[in-house]
Amino acid sequence: MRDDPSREPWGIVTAEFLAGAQRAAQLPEAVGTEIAFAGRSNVGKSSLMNALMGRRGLVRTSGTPGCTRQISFFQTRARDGREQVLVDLPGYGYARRSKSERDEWADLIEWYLVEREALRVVVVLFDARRGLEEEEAGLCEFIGTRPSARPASVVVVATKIDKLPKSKRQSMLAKLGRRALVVSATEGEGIAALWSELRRATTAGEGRADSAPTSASTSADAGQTPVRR
Ligand SMILES: Nc1nc2c(ncn2[C@@H]2O[C@H](COP(=O)(O)OP(=O)(O)OP(=O)(O)O)[C@@H](O)[C@H]2O)c(=O)[nH]1
Ligand SMILES: [Mg+2]
Repeated sequence: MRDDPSREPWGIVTAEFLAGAQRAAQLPEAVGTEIAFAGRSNVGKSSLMNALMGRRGLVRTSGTPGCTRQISFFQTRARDGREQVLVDLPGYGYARRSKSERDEWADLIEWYLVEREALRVVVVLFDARRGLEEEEAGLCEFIGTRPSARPASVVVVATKIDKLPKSKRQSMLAKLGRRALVVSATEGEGIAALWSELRRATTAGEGRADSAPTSASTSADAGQTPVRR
């Protein structure tokens, strides 16, 4: 089931690489609401971003885990004029560790996730075949440590759903114990539902949240609001 973005208000009409940061000094000045994509290496972050932007190959993808070595910012404008920045985070272990175990690089990502003012939503990805693991739970918790003055929503997404037999989908979702959307970047499944969720999450603090239900969301407890901290 491929969602057709060509007529939808959320369909991306322009998308371009804005900046890449390997050090704090390289972080671009915020130009709009930021939506970051996080999860372990090879889970499909970059592929999902390409699918959301309707661009093949704008975000570099690879069969080799760990290919994304910088925080990459992509500026987008949707058909209805909304401007958002999609942010590709490298695969990373999010468990809280002692300072000595963390390098400068991990510090940068942690700083970004907790302090970046423009960050409104973190999409936490997990492979539909593996389910949610400790790392993803730790990441959700970590985002919850943001100062209350600048909360960010967490949207949990199961990737590569095309690789999970349909008969196993409901049990996978039921085991999560929290809401999750399902997507396939290769088949295009779930892209419209995810955009709808992202729109809702990014406009929530602006007093003009889209209140329409996420009709295509497949979830263990659909209808609940995503975790908002
Ligand atoms: N079947 C299938 N394969 C996918 C899907 N999404 C990504 N892949 C494949 O999974 C591999 C990794 O995808 P990436 O998008 O590069 O993953 P990533 O999370 O960005 O990886 P890192 O940048 O290394 O952290 C590539 O070979 C993709 O083609 C999907 O929805 N279905
Ligand atoms: Mg990547």
